[in-house]
Amino acid sequence: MLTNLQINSQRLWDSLLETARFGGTEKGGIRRLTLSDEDKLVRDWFKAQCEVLGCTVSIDEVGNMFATRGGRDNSLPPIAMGSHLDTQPTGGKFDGILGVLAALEVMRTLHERDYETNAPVEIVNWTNEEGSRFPPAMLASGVFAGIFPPQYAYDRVDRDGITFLAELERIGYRGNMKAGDHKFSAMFELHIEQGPILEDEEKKIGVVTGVQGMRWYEITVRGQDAHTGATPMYLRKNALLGAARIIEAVDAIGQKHQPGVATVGLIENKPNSRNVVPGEVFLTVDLRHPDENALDIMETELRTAIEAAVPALTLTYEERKIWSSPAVKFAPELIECVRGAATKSGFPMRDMVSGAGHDAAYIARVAPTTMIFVPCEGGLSHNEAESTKPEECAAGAQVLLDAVLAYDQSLSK
Ligand code: HGY
Ligand code: MN
Ligand code: MN
Repeated sequence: MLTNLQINSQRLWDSLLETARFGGTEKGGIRRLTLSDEDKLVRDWFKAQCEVLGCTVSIDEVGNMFATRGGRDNSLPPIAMGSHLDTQPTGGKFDGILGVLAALEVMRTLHERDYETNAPVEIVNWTNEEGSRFPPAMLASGVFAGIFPPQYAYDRVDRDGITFLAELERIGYRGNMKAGDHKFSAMFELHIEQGPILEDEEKKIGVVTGVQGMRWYEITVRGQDAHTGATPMYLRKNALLGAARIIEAVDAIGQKHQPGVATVGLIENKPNSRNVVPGEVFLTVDLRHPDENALDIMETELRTAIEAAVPALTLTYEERKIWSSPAVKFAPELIECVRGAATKSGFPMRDMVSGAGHDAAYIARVAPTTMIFVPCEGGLSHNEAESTKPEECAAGAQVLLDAVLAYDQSLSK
């Protein structure tokens, strides 16, 4: 039985603009790092909005937030709609928060129409999806899914040596609920695509069938600080030159293994003084590919390239893999709910695998999970200019509503 419930596009857009003030930057982007003061502000706002709807809001031991609305049969595990409220340092207004606010719009619609679902429905804010401040990414959804113990999350430190736990307690979001203590009937995540395909093909909805594999590495290259004027070229141990060789090699591996990608995104050069030959460089490598075997080859080529380049410059190095999230396929029955929902509204759609990582990749290990994508302008994301249109957000929220209700109805048979 299809319902005729319609989300309120303006209300969703207003909430997106209202929350953009939490960490808003001069360039119109968002800096709302995990467990920062800005993260607390948006969490407090979100909690209050859910409580107005009569939801009970619970917090788990790593700060994941769950806003629950009961259904006819509360013995059924909730159907979750989740994403994240944290952003990159120069993030945009939609990455993550669109999924949480679209879920809030679904909840608002159910509430104002007094629609009773079979199963409870729940909005989830996953702590530290980005992994920018506290690597790795998808950390707290990983704890929920049993990938990481809570202590591993607590021990993560940012580049200033501040721990995840200290910040979680400082902003008052260390809950006493055990992470993963309750199951989901399903989880749906709405997100901007963060790439150009939907816009290029003029499709409104991405029916996401999975997420590609991802691996993160940390490398420290060591040489010797020296005077840039008095040290002959042939006597230098220039760690930054070693890092440059690695950066070139990483890009070549990405070019060779497309559609895989390979990136050095973070580099810290020490002492970073214009008249000192750099003696130490810290850099990160991000490798991704839809196929795990290809990722294995890329990893081998990375290690071979480092070993060939760095010692030859009389440098030493340490390299370690700090994170690996294998390629994931989503639940066919939920993918069908998304397809049916997009068809109901007449939205052109296409299947796709997510290039970006998402909490759904981990939740798929413990519950039927899938994602819905909407286009973003120029496919741009992790950029302050990230943008999309009210009608794209509304289409995604409407599909989220209809997909969740379709799945809910399937539970009652
Ligand atoms: O890295 C990712 O793909 C995600 O945006 N955190
Ligand atoms: Mn995201
Ligand atoms: Mn992101």
